[in-house]
Amino acid sequence: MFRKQRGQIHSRLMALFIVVGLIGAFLVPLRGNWWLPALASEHGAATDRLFIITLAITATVFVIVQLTLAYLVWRYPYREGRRAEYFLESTKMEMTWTIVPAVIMTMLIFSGARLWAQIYYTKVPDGAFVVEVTGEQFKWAFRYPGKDGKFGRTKAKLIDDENPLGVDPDDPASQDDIVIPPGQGELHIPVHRPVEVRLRSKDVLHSFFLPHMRVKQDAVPGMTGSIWFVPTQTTAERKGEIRRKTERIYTLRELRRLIKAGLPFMSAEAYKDQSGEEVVGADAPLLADSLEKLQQAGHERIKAYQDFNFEIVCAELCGLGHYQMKGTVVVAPLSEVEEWLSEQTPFGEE
Ligand SMILES: [Cu+2]
Repeated sequence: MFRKQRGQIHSRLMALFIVVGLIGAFLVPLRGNWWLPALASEHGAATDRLFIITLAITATVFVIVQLTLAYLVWRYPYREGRRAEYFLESTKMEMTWTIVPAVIMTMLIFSGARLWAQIYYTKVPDGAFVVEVTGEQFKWAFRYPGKDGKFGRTKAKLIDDENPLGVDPDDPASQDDIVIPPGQGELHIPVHRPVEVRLRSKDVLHSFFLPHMRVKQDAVPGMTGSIWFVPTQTTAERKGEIRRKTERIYTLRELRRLIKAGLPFMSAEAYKDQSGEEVVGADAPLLADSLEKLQQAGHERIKAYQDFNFEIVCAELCGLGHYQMKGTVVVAPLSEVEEWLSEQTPFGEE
């Protein structure tokens, strides 16, 4: 009698554990900010669709399997003298559970392979905007080919502090190249134009990842990789969108929590202290110490909004500083990018 009761308690607890775990598996990602960031490239619509189809199929199977398991555990607890029934073979069942998953998997793999080919095996369109991105522990460097549209030769021997990419000064094509040294600038690219990124690495494997544009490609030492995509939104447009959604009055406590969670916030208005001196300017970033000053000046409620920048992240665990290997991408109309380029000093004049 006692053993029978214990078997029943165990089976109920196990079934409960499975159901709670199942709910948790959905609740945790849905409550946190874990979903894909809003899309900002052309090809990304297709990868997102495939991602959602794959997730829908696998999540459905996952739920069915877990619920069936929970039901069977709950329905058939240990009972003295009862033996599990089994049979050796059932061609019909085995065919079903082999063929159905095989067909679904094949469909998913073929649509994935087709999409992969569309992204990776199509020629870079003529007239694409070309930029070279070089990864090193733990920074990104950028190089633009300049007016001639050609990158100058590079040599590993020439790499030093002055010439971090080892560009060969004897190559005429290198004279007008524009080099943005590692960690010292932003990647500027045009919107609504094909952008080709040539990828290199100076030391170990890195992975060039633009989460908003659904672009991810390894940078391999000794090789020049290539990936192209079409950005569909400028940084200014996305900044405006986020500002419209988030601009309101915040308490200092709210802002402290949000900034601590890593979200960049800007002050919408200028705030002064009693003597009339400005503590925080309008459209200035709100940092931990600016919140401190606002509190001392007696401002409890601040009109603020969330700031935004497209990011480059390294998606390859490339060493101890991997987490800080980030960069900023500025997407703008081509004319603005060209204007910015014309303001930079070419390699030959440095
Ligand atoms: Cu890296």
